Amino acid sequence: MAIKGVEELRAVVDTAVTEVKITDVHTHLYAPCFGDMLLWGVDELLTYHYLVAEVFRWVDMPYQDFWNMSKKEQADLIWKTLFIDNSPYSEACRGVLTVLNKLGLDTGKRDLEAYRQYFAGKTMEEYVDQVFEISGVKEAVMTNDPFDDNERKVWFESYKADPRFEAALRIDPLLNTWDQVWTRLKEWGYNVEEELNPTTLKEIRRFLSEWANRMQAVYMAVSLPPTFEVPENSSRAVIIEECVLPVCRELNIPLAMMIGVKKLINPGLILAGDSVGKGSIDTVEYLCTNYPYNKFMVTMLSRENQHELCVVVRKFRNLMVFGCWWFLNNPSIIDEMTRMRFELLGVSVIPQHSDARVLDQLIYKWAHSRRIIADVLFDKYKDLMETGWKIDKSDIRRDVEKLFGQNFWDFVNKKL
Ligand code: FIX
Ligand code: ZN
Repeated sequence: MAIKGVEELRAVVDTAVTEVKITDVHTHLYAPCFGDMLLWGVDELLTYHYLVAEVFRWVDMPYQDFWNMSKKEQADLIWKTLFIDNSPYSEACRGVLTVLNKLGLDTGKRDLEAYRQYFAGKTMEEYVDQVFEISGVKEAVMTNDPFDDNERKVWFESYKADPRFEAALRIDPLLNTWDQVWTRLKEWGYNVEEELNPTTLKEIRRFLSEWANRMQAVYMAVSLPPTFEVPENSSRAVIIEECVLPVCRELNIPLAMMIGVKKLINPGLILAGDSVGKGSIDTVEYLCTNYPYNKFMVTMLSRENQHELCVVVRKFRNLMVFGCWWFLNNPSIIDEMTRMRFELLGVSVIPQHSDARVLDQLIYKWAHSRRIIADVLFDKYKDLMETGWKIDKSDIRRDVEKLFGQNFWDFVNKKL
């Protein structure tokens, strides 16, 4: 039955977007078997690196003094500085309050101790259930780094699959610091040298294949600097073309490239010390053109890359754009990017991922983005209705299912 007017349209769009169960294609969360690697609770929310960067807008203490504080002391300082002494309307601060509110806590009381008490009575396992229920996320893709000692131990000794958590093989150290990590592959039994000779390349392919299979990785991923280029006379470019892409093709999994991060421009801030730079869209074009049987998921960190990325996505069926990454994950820019993508690419996009590092963040990152994406969808359907096009509830539910998960799975399973 066609939707009659804009009031009904608004209600149908809001219901569809509110009810859709989400596949979150990129997070830093971990399944419960990874134990303390999964961060959760109000002190982890308050010490999220986004808020660390913001607290140092006000606080003049030496960075190391902050890092020497306990997690609780850091959270107390951030709470006082960003929430009590200043209004918490930045997106990262607002997010903390959205989480507390959705948990049924009274943010009007501004009572951090009370919020801590709420979490004190919870186990991680029951809280994972609760957060997935409230956030409407049905599965989250992890970021799994075989070069992380804690993580590697779990994969070899205690990994226990949880259908709500999918794995992605993260290969930044291999691609961005080969000269520092080749010896680790050697220690692990791979017959490699620093020189990328045929034997070394073959062994890197074996390393990638073994880990992708061990993890049942749904894609391989890497974050890359603005200067990232292929082709290039660099170990990164050679390993991508000679190892990563052949293994991804053999396993029929995408390579996710997250382009534009300038690592540690302020090292004292540690995770909060990264910045952004405009990347090369030429490299994305080169890879999609020269590797038509590989699949590429791409997100770029610079706002200035967004339009050209949308145009290039129009040209290649082996390219999928995803998310409003990191410094772009703010209402004003999510709105701008989503409108641009819907106008250039229609339904064939993955409009958002959470990048959540703290479990609770699934609640706010998706609550905030659902509303924005619903607003843009409403405008687009309204434009259609004004042409005389008849829209059905089933059309909207179909599109929303694709945007919030099916496009991802169809792309992961697509055989080129
Ligand atoms: O490379 C990445 O996966 C980035 O998302 C992270 O390094 C970054 O710290 C982050 O969490 C941004 O939201
Ligand atoms: Zn990330």
